[in-house]
Amino acid sequence: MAAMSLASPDPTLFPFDFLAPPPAVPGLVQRDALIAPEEENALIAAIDAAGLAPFRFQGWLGKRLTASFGWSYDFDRGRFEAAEPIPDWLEPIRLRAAAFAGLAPDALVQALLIRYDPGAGIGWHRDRPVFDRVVGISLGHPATLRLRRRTAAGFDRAAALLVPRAAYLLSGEVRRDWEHSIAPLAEPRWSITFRSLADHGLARR
Ligand SMILES: O=C(O)CCC(=O)C(=O)O
Repeated sequence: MAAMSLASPDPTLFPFDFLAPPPAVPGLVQRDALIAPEEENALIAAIDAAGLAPFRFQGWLGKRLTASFGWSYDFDRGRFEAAEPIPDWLEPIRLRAAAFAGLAPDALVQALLIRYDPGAGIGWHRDRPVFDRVVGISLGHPATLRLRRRTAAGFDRAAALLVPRAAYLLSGEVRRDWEHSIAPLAEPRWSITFRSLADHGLARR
């Protein structure tokens, strides 16, 4: 897949303030203000109107509501499938997410929208190996991304604050060796997750 240099980012892609906290784990990169404050409510409304449905896992219904575009992974049937195309309203966000991740925009083949109502979270997991890089964008209330890696003695643990309108990238060690989760939230949060395919992606689903 085509890589794009981040050495001289297009300043029109990131017109907002930029803070880069130190990484909690190698491969985790965060940046503030991928989304402008005046964009946030419209994005939340667009996510709410995107046909969200409860996350399904082997017959079990989760509290978080999701919609996938481009590709989706059906956890009920264990199948990776083509989904509706990524909608036009997400394109400007995909452009910024791709620049942040050092990828060409069309490398981000999947967009996953999630709404976490109070009481919803996401359990410990590693994203499916069919995917490579993961860019997450947070809207609404802040949350903590919990990270853990199994060791002989138990777990190494780390955490990253997910502030609204900011983005995080998972690649390398944090993507390969660590699991992540978000504890059930007291206030609503929305996220947009873009993913690229692993090199073996479509061959080994
Ligand atoms: O909402 C988020 O930022 C996390 C989403 C996530 O971990 C996932 O969909 O695998």
